[in-house]
Amino acid sequence: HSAEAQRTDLMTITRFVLNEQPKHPESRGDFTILLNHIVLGCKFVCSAVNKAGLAKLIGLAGETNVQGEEQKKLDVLSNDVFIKALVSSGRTCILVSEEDEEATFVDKSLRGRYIVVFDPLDGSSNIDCGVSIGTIFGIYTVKEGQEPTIEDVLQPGKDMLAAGYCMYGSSCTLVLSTGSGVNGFTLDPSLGEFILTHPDIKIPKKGKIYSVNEGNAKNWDGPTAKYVEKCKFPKDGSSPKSLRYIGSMVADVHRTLLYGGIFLYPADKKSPNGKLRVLYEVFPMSFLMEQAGGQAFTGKQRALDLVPKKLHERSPIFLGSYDDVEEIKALYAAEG
Ligand code: AHM
Ligand code: MG
Repeated sequence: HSAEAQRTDLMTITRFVLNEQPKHPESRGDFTILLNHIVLGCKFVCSAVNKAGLAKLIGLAGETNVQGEEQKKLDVLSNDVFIKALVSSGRTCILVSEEDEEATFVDKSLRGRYIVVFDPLDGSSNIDCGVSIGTIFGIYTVKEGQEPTIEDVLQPGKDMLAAGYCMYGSSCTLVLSTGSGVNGFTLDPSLGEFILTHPDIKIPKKGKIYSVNEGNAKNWDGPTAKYVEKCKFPKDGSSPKSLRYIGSMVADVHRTLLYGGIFLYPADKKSPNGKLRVLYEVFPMSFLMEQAGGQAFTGKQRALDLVPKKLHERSPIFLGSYDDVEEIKALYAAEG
């Protein structure tokens, strides 16, 4: 590819997914339509997040506007936009959002084959200081001709058809896997299109960074404590790892994916199941990690083998570079 070709031959996310279609002979363009609606939600949230700092001035989410009306908070607003975009796609049957206690069952007239689990705006406590936040999503299908039930959502992560996230950072980046590798797309604001910028992302086999909320160390279990100690005081002559923790899962996982290393949200005495939610945080990120050549482990098993019993179930999670996750697995195995 010459530089000129790169500038004129734009691989949009829609074109990319359409190109992948021959790999899925059963598909009839429904996935492309669904993805387009997810992309619309991401573009909306991106534009709202970019204006968040101006909220006081122009009356955005969570602030009182010039008419004195209380505006919706950004996470509530994002949720409304995603729910409406997904329902109106005509391709979904069940939606599970972090924001809603109950699942949304789509009316028969608009029903399709896909289940979407999502966190519309993860890390929203970071909005007010301008730190990167994101949307996380996973997609399952229901068997055709069957009435969708909640059981269809409580499937192991390995049965996901696709997963991804969109990070609202210094640029807006959408990372997607449909089960054959991981690709990253960056929003070109002047075109309003996501363009392929990170083809076939592979996570380094071993990393130099660990990422965890060390403020919880007092309550960690043995293997987690031992692992982090090893990161700081390695006994094999290697250099200590660097610590990076943003506190925004999408941003911490995105860095881990690109630079390598490990992200941990372990169990602790106060939260025996950790903090992160299985369906729309742990599963999509674990799916992406495995697709990029890394691993994801719960402290007991491969994360994608977990079968959730409840919509908003939580699980400890250790994910990242293959070799780094091997080490934590060994520590848990040794503990028995
Ligand atoms: P949220 O869904 O309430 O936004 O919380 C999820 C966030 C993740 O983005 C991040 O990994 C984690 O909470 C950080 O938690 P902590 O502040 O306990 O380190
Ligand atoms: Mg969340």
